[in-house]
Amino acid sequence: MAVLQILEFPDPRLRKVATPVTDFDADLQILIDSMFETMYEAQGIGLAATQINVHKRLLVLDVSENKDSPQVFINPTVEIIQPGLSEYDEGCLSVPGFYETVSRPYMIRVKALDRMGTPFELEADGLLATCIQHEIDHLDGKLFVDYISALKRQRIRTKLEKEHKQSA
Ligand code: GNR
Ligand code: NI
Repeated sequence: MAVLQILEFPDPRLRKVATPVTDFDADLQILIDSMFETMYEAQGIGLAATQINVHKRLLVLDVSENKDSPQVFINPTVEIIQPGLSEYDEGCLSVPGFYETVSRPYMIRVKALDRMGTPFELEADGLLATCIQHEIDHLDGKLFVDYISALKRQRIRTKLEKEHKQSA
């Protein structure tokens, strides 16, 4: 297992659209374990493969209090099952240090494959629903900053670019 490097906005690789996972092989199991290690080490509640520069439709998350409920979603699809929206102050490991309020559908049904390739379904609301949608956005090359004003997004870009230059 390994802690992997997380790409940061405005890295253009975060804009790639991921392709479906087809092989449920040993390499995939190692990748999933490394994603969990990376997510827990960064103290995130979710991580999409895109964020570690792997452009496959795969995400991991753990929204539990005690960090003891790892969940894997492979080739996930989402249906909205209630019309309402909920607002969350979202953050992102790829946009470190910034939090902005985002509205998303409140109640969703997710269909996905588990790490062995077995299909499952679940209904999600609250933080879990928000996190799943945030991660699937990553797989489609989208970031939460795409939902805020262009002015705020530009400010975040400038600050992060400055930080990246200083640490380079
Ligand atoms: O750690 C994370 N926290 C978070 C908080 C509110 C809404 C979404 C998230 S996901 C984020 C981890 C991350 O960047 N996943 O892509
Ligand atoms: Ni994110």
